[in-house]
Amino acid sequence: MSAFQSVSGKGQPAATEAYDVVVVGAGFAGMYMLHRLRGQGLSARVYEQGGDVGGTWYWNRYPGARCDVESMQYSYSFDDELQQEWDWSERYAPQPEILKYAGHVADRYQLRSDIQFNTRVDRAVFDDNAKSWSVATSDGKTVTARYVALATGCLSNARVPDIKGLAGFKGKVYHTGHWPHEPVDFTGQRVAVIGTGSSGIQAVPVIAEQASHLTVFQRTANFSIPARNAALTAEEREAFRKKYPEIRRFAREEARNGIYTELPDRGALDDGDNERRAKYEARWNRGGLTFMAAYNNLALDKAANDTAADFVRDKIAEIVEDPQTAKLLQPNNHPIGSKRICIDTDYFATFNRPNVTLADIKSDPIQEILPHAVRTAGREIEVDALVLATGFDAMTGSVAKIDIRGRHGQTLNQKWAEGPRTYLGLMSAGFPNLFIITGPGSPSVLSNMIVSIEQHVDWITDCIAWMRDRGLDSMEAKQDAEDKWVSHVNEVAQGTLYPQANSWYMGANIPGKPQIFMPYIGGVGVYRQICNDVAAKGYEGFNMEAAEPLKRAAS
Ligand code: N01
Repeated sequence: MSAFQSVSGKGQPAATEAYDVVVVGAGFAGMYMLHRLRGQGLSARVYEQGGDVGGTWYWNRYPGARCDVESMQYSYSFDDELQQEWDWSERYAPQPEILKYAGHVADRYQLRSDIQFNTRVDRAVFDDNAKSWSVATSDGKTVTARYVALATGCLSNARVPDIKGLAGFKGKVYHTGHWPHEPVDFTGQRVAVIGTGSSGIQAVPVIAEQASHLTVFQRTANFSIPARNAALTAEEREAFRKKYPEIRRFAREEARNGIYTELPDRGALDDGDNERRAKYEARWNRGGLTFMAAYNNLALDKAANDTAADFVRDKIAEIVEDPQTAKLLQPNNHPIGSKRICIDTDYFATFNRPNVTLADIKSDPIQEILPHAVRTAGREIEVDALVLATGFDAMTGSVAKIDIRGRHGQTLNQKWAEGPRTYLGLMSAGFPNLFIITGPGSPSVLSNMIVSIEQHVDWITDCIAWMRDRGLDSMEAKQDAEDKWVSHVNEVAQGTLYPQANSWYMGANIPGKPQIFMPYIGGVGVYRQICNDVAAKGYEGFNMEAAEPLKRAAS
């Protein structure tokens, strides 16, 4: 009997508290992971810090929060019945609806019985003899597991900036990534929003409708494309559903970013001015992320990129009535798309409202927060509430909070001190049987996350089953395979315009964080093929071995 088989299976929590797999996080990755593991007859325990499933959609409840990938595509594809039965109400579903969908999935597959909520994983230590992980949780318990899967999310570690005086502010302070569960009403209040990334840009128009006055503190202007959100009709849903086999296949195999759309076959400089402008206009009117797919070289060629950036800057100047405000809102320090492009509903037009002011904190930085005001070098702006839309310690932040110790006691934080290092974004050498779902080194945040989550979960669970069938219990990325992959990830990124921006993709938003481009930009379809080829070659680049039978803890 293989060591693997000695662990009690069939999805039941073993009395011994030894599991085949511990999964960290019950967002879309953790939920699907649990479902697939059960399907393989493996026992799994999921630990989730939040009070329910949903991950990023559980925490990000700020006004205006909604998906920026169309919901008919930002949804699971693994079960046709599920995708046929769920009715999305809008082109881009609002956060409460996405959370409801997550809850529906949890109910449909009865996932909650194997998820322990309100529990953090604090520590995971690899035992080289037993080839298993010892996992300590915030409820004071320790369990063992052959494998650990980190489904911790890429944008789950909200970042509160270190601004002098923040703790002494007398009004309410909110972070978009950690929004209260009870409704927040800004009616009659003077509100400050600090930060103009995707979260700030979504929240500002909604808060502006309530607040007596809203001041938006902008350090860096951002490119944003209108969402053109609208209710989905029954006919539109039906048309989508009929096309699902092709849409899902395309998203997985051919798309660069896991989104079904036309692939451009021309570069921006191949068209004349009028033709190009007409194309951008059509994309602008259609709305959404596919604006950047107008041409095939917008992420590669600065001159081509400039044409798209100029188009959006012109649009901002057309929409915003006050020329000085318009100028401040026009991004000019990074190529369009090199920071995650934002998708908005009436963001720029919101600055035409009499109750909204833009504060340029690039030229006049915030000096401190006073009990009732934000003080810049030049002035004091009285406010009743502060909204921090200041982002996340992305991709590595939530992993870094767990004390993960691999072979010879090395911690993952030590190993990643100069930046994350993985083979295929799936594993890191020195940390056997530790899988990372949509980790650095994989397409991850550059893609439709659910497409990438499903691909990783399928690959990992197939791999675990493959090992079980061969009596193997331990798997580790080889150092040379990892080194080559890290070089490849960097090389591909350097061939694009992405490294030219101080983005969270680069870790540039966190003081002291090493700056390397974290996700793999080679494309979702290409990456899937690489992963499939690795598996077909018997998991090339990984060491696999058999262990002594995993002893049941405290049997
Ligand atoms: O965070 P961000 P986000 N003082 O890091 C500013 C996804 N998402 O939460 O650029 C003043 O993009 C910072 O300024 P600067 C999406 O992938 C998706 O908005 O560093 N300002 C910036 O303006 C997205 O990219 C959706 O100069 C400070 C802002 O805060 C990712 O999450 C919705 C500051 C942070 O922007 C992160 O978006 C929302 C300081 N000390 C989010 N520190 C969808 O639509 C930071 N800033 C699905």
